[in-house]
Amino acid sequence: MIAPKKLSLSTYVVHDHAAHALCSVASALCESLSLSGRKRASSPLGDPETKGIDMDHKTSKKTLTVLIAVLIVVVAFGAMVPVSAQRVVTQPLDVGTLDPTTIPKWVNQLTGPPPVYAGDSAATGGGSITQSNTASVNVQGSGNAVNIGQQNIANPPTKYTVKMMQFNQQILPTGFPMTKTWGYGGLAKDAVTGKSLGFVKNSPGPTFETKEGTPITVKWVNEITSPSLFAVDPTIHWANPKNIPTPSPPYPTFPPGCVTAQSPVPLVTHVHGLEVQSTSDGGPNAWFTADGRHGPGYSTLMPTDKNAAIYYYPNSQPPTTLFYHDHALGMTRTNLASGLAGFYLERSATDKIAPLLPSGKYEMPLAIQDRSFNTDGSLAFPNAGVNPQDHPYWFPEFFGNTVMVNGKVWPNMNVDQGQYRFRIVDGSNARFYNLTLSNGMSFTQIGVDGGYLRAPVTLKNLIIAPGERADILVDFSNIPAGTKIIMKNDANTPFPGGDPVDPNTTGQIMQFTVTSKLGRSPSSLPAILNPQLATFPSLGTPTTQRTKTLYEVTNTTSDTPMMVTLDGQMWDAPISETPKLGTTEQWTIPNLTPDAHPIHIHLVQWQLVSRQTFDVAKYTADWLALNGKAPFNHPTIALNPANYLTGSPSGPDANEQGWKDTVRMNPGEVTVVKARFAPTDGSYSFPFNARIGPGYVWHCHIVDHEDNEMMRPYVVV
Ligand SMILES: [Cu+2]
Repeated sequence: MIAPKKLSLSTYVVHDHAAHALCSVASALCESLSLSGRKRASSPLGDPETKGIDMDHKTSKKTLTVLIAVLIVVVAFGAMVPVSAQRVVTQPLDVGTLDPTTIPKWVNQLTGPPPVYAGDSAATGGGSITQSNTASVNVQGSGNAVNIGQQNIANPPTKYTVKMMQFNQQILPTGFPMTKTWGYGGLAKDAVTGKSLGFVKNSPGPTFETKEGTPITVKWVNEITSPSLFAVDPTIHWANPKNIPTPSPPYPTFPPGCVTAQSPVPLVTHVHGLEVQSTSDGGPNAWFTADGRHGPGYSTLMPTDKNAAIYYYPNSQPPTTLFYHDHALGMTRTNLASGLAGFYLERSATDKIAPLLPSGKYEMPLAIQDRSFNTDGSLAFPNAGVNPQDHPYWFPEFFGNTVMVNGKVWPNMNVDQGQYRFRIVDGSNARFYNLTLSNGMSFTQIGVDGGYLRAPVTLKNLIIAPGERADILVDFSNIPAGTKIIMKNDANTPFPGGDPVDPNTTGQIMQFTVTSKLGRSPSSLPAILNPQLATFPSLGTPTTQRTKTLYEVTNTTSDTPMMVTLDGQMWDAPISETPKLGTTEQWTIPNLTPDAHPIHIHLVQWQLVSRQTFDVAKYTADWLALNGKAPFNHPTIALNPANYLTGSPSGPDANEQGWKDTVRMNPGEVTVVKARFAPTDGSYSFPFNARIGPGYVWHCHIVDHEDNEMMRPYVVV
């Protein structure tokens, strides 16, 4: 199990003062030298920029002697204090000193869609430019360097510069302190009026408005010069910008944690769901820091500032709702929880459905994210591991005790009497939502991760997992003015079998207040929204079949999770998924864990074929007998689940009959997905070379899992 069921999900480790003193000394030691030879650099080849190592070893021997002497004294003192100093307690609220029931709801207001990036200057596009990055980058995990060469590509008419920054934002209602957060900033305009707003920084960041067939470039700039807001865990595979050796116990509590790991902060932006060359995909090893260190997968379209990378987005896929967020190795959970996310919308001039849909102020992206706070307004995050001997700071799943929509906790939105289009993303670390409207009204889902659904679907509830998007229409036309409708949630944490939500806090998302203003009348929609998917699944017979399990590795002594894996393999094991460009593959994925995982693949979109229950215990025993103890140090021997299936297969839900880059894989079930390693528009190959660059990844979008092994590299060959 992912969350330690023996304990509550809201369990964390508390240290008393003696333990804290010990950890502070250990922190100093952790700073001054490597405590262990267990080196786990992010790249087998290492980062060419290793200035950090020299700095870390500069502590003099004298200082070291003093530190060790102090440590001995503290340990002796600690022995007099009961060693139960480190104890596990259960709290009614998971983390954070601000009681969520004291935060007034519906005081925050959502007054319109988030601002939209404006682009740097007047159009400069036309002709072609040469992708001039001829530096070698490493294929993820393989240690093999490839030269990405030169390519001529269309010169984009619009170029953007977007900065990753730290700032204060009023996330809690007025009257509460502001919150130190991370977000994205750039020149922006009002999404409805187009009026220039100058430089806008926000969390979530402004929205990209893009058009199919019109590429853009974005210069992503890391301006985060302060340390990570939350504890970085250097015992997991992580970006490790200073290339420090993995520390050993005793681990200092956070704060300060392992100070060497807290700064500089590696960042890299991935546009989730975008068809893009891997040199611009923003994969986990492509990070860069504010002081100019680069990950082994770093790449930039053309030379730029050391704290930046320029990415090229072709916008070649059908119109849909994408989002961008940080993806740095082993730090995605802390970087995302710190605020690094935003919307990326792609539209198309040939889209026949869009004119039938609400637009302008009636089209509203909604980013749903859970957060916890301290009384000083700061963000709270679980900074102590459930399995501290293995991972002192990694917490298996973060569940906040408040819900934030578009960067505001429990907001209200005044709506006209008419139809709205809400493009929803679950931008939470780990929380699934089962959304309903408090008046019981139904709504219509028209789109999903990769575009329009096969057909519109009328729903009364919507399950959405981290990383998934849902494009829905809600009609307030016949709702009397003054009516207040609450968007509610009742998804257990972890999903689906965990603890129930608190109906007074995480059971509520946002409120709609219907005004007397007349809005937009709904248009009737065609029976088939997406003719390409008229029969679903529409992908042909696969040329390759793969079986890949979801498996959690547990510390058998503490019965707490150590890591979560894909197929029993760790992140840095040799690449095992090498789909051929243009071919169709079917992946059969038995989930051996007790929780659902939203599994996400870069570059392509899946079609969900089926789900079927199976004998998990028997399959797990046989699979482990075949392979040995996980994680494996050899390629996984696949076990066909065919002989373990029970019940009968069920097809995708009506609102899953579309292109899915993120698929909910339920516990106790084998999920079958198909992908064509080619564009979703049906053409043979991408308008870029998908075979070159650092490669792609597939991973769990519970980002706390992704950070601790539930991610694997893959390359298109
Ligand atoms: Cu997961």
